[in-house]
Parts: sequence; structure tokens; C-alpha cells
Amino acid sequence: KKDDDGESEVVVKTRPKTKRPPLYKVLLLNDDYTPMEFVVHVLERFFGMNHAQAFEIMLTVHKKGLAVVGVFSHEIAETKVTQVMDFARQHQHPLQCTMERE
Ligand code: NFA
Repeated sequence: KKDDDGESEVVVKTRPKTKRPPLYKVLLLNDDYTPMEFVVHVLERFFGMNHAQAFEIMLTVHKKGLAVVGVFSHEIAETKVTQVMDFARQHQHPLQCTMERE
């Protein structure tokens, strides 16, 4: 005898899903051997910094142990890390560059 009258309705709120892709910090690590001028050159060449910016970031890495040198999509971050690591290896410097999810 008891049946639903079909009159009640459930209204579900939806929102358009525009999930942004995750971003990745590219980090440069200090070491005791890589020349300061080489690090400055890396920052100018691969991260588009001017000389003053590059020198400032290099000094931050030197003093604090590491610094974020840029924030990129996963693909761009990976490319930057590979470019820096290859360039450092070519010049036989132990400079380390890594990425981490923001
Ligand atoms: N610590 C290095 C030196 O004294 C310079 C350096 C800076 C290396 C930033 C790596 C990153 N020659």
C-alpha cells in the first residue's frame, strides 16, 4: 500500500571539474666543489635569470644548502633537471638538481 508518489526529487550540485595539473619545484643543492661562477651560468642559461638574480640565488644555495630555482609542470621540471645534471656532468662538477611536488 505505501508507494512513493514520485514527487520528491534529489538535487545534486555539481561543479565543472577543472583540476589543475600539479606543479613541481626545481631545487638546486649546495656542494663544496662546484665553482660559484658555474652555478651562476647554469641559472642564467637554463632558468632565464639575469646576472644579478642568478648571483643572488647562487649565494642563497651556497649559504642555506638549497634553493627553489623555479616552479614548473612535471614535464618542464624534468627537462630542467636533466639539462642541469647533463651540463654539470659534462663539466665534471658535482652540482645536484632535483625536483619535488609542490
Ligand atoms: N659552495 C660552492 C663553492 O663554495 C658554490 C656553490 C653554490 C655550489 C651553489 C653549488 C651550488 N664553490
